[in-house]
Amino acid sequence: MERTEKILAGNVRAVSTLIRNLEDRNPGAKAAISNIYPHTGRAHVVGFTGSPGAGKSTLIDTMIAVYRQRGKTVGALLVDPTSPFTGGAVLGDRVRMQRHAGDPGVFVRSLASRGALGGLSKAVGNAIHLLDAMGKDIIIVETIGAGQQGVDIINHAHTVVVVQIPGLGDEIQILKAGILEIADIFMINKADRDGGGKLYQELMNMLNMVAKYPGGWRPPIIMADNNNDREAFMKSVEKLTDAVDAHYQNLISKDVLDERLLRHVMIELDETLESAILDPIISELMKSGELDRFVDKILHREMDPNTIAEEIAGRYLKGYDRDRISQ
Ligand SMILES: Nc1nc2c(ncn2[C@@H]2O[C@H](COP(=O)(O)OP(=O)(O)OP(=O)(O)O)[C@@H](O)[C@H]2O)c(=O)[nH]1
Ligand SMILES: [Mg+2]
Repeated sequence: MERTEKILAGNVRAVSTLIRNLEDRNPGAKAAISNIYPHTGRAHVVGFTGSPGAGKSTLIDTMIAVYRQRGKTVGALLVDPTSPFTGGAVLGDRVRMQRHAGDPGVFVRSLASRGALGGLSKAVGNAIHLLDAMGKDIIIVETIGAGQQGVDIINHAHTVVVVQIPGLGDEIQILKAGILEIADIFMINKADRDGGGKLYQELMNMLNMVAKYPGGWRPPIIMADNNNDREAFMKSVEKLTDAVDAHYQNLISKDVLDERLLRHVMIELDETLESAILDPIISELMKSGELDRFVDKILHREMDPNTIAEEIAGRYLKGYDRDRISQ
């Protein structure tokens, strides 16, 4: 069987290999994505974000079980932005989701940026396409909520769940100002900790200040039950799952889905175009040793980055009137 057919048939090995190739930025992976692309666009992509250790993986693990009970197939991607430059696996263990390992309706992978800075967002986008093509109904993506770490979940997900926990001092976490732009649903987790009520009130106050929500969707705030009481916890994750489904229905019925999809496509095109243009240029400059010389000049304040960028762009964009284009 051809690789594309294997992926469309849900072959786990073919998908895993391709995900690894995407992480490694193996050029052959691009062709595979082109082949499967016409078969994508079906899945509902749900993003989970929140501080490290907020309990995202635990919630996702339970949500997978809820969706399986409801007859849906699920793919999950756990995104680890740790680069080899910052070192260490800051996001802890991924073993928690092992219980789904024998279930063919579930596919879980972690995704890291291996060997190169940047590019993780593109790898996440492509991995989502893959799980979509392999036929998963729901794709859950976990990222930590620090924005700057490279993957803005809003650029990939239809529905974003922001997980908050009490007791971190400054109650509302993750970029206070930006939080409303990304959250479709708030989950207050770790019910066994003090301060859940206060956090709920703060979030309510913040939501009350918003004059108008796109599509009329006001993000609900869901309280998790105590994680030690498996049954109660499961019930609260069922509520969360209902909210996730309701949000998707709202996107569809209020015509706001197109807006999100347009945003996803624009960003993906932007990232892809950037690397299609830059990667060969950078690699040529590296090979010729010129990149080192330019860097040296900047370090010694002999030239500034703008002038050098202009000079390089000038060589490759000869046919274009760049002043006119940039206006
Ligand atoms: N007290 C308490 N601990 C919890 C709860 N849920 C999860 N934990 C614990 O919190 C730790 C982090 O949980 P994870 O589910 O890995 O959290 P995460 O947000 O995925 O963490 P990272 O991926 O490392 O950012 C683990 O030791 C969990 O057992 C909860 O409701 N209450
Ligand atoms: Mg996690």
